[in-house]
Amino acid sequence: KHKFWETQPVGQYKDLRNLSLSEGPIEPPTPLSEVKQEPYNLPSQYEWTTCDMTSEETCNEVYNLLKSNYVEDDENMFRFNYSKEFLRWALHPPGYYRTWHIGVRAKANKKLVAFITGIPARIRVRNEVVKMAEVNFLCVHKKLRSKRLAPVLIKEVTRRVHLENIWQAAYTAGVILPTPITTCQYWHRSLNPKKLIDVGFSRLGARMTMSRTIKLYKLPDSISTPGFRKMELRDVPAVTRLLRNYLSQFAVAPDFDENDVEHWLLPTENVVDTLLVESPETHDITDICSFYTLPSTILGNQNHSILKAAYSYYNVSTKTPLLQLMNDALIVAKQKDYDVFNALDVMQNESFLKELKFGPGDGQLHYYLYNYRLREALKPAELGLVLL
Ligand code: NHW
Ligand code: EN5
Repeated sequence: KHKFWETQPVGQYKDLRNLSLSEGPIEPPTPLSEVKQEPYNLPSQYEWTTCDMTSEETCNEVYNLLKSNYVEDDENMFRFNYSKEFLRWALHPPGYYRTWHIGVRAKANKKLVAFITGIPARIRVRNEVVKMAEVNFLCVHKKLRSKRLAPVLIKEVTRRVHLENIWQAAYTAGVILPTPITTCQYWHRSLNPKKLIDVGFSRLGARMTMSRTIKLYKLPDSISTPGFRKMELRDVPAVTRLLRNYLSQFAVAPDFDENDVEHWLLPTENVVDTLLVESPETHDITDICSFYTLPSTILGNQNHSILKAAYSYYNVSTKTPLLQLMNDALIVAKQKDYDVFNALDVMQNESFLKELKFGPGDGQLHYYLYNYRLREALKPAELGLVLL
C-alpha cells in the first residue's frame, strides 16, 4: 500500500503494539562517509536549488508556490497562506541550515515547482533529548502531482539532515501515513461568526439565527487579568524557566533554551504573539499564552478573500486559570481582527476548549517521528509539541 513509506525507518503497521520491540531509534546512525554525497536524481527536466530565504526574490517565489499549491481543507474551500515574514521566521531558528531549505526548479524556465524544508530542533522523547529535524512545507506544484516527486524530496531532505549528523525527524500531516505517534483534533473558536458563515467556514446551527449566533460568540471588550501584557526581550529568562518546567510533564516536547524562546516566542508582528501575566505585587511572570498567525485564502468567494486565523501555540498557567488566560487571548485576538482562533487538543487544551465555545473541526493533524519508535501511540494530551 505505501510503496515509499514501507521502505523507511518509521513505525510500521505490522509492528504496532508489539510491546517486545524497544523504544528509541529504529536504525543506528551510519558513518558520515557512508552518507550519499550527491543529491538524488530528479526527472531530467528538473534541478535542485537551495532556497536562500533571506533573499527577497527567493522568499517571494516560495511564498507564491505555497500560496497556490499548499494545504487545502478536504472540500478545497480554504488554502493556507503563510506570509513571507512568517516563512522567514519559521525557517531561521537558532542553528538553522540554509541547505535544508530545498527547492526544485524546471530547467526550462527556472520556475520553482516543489519545496521541502527542515529546521533543527532538540526534542525530548520521554527521558531522552534527541537532535531532530522538523520537516515542513512539503509542496509539489498541482500540475506535477502523483509523479512520485514527494518521495524524492523526502529522501533529499533526509540526506541533507544526515550530512549534519542528525538521524531523527518530527513532522505533522493531515493525511495518515505509517504511523502516527498521536492524532490530534482541530478545534475552532469563532471570533467573527458572520464572516465565517458567509464564507462557508462554519454553518448556522440548527434553530439558530445570525443575531443569536453573533451574541453567542460575543466577547468582553477588555481583558480580565491584571498584569496581562505583551512579552518583551527582558522576559526571555523567566519565560524559558516557566515553559521548560511546564513542558517537562509531556511525553514528547521541545527542549527549548533561552535562544529558542527568544526566537519562537518573542512577539513578531503578524507572525507570533506572546502575552504573559506579570504579578502586580511580586512582578513574577506566572503565566504565558501565545498564538501564531496563519491566514488562509478563501477559494471562490465574492465578498471575502482572506480568513485571518490565530493558532494556539504554547500556553502555561501557574497562577491564572488556563480558562481565564485563554479567554483573554480570545479577546486580544478579536481586538486584532482575527476571524477565528484555532487550537489542537494537545497539552492541557481540552480543559478550556468546550467551555470557551470552541467546536471540533473537520480536520485532524497526525504527528510522526522518523527513525524513532514509540512502544504505543500517545494521547494528544501527552504531546507538548506544536509545529507550524
Ligand atoms: S504536511 C503538508 C504536506 N503538503 C501538502 O499537503 C501540500 C499539498 N500537497 C502537495 O503538495 C506538512 C502534494 O500532494 C504532496 C505529495 C507534496 C504532499 N507527508 O509525489 P507523490 C509537511 O510538510 C506520500 C509525507 O506521487 P503528490 C510534512 C504518499 O503517502 N508523505 O504524491 C512533510 C506516497 O507515499 P506511499 C506524503 O501528491 C513530511 C507518496 O508521498 C505526504 O504528488 C515529510 C506519493 O508521492 C505528506 N504530507 O505529492 C516527511 N503526502 O509510500 C518527512 C503524500 O504512500 C520525513 N505523501 O506510496 C522525515 C525526513 C527527514 C528525516 C531526517 C532523519
Ligand atoms: C502542518 N503544519 O482541514 C499542517 N482544516 O478543522 C499540515 N476546517 O479548518 C496539515 N471543509 O472545521 C494540515 N470549520 C491539516 C489541516 C488542513 C486544513 C483543514 C480544518 C481543521 C478546518 C474548518 C473549515 C471546513 C470547511 C469545509 C471547520 C468548522 C468550524 C466550526 C466553528 C463553530 C463551532 C464548530 C466548528
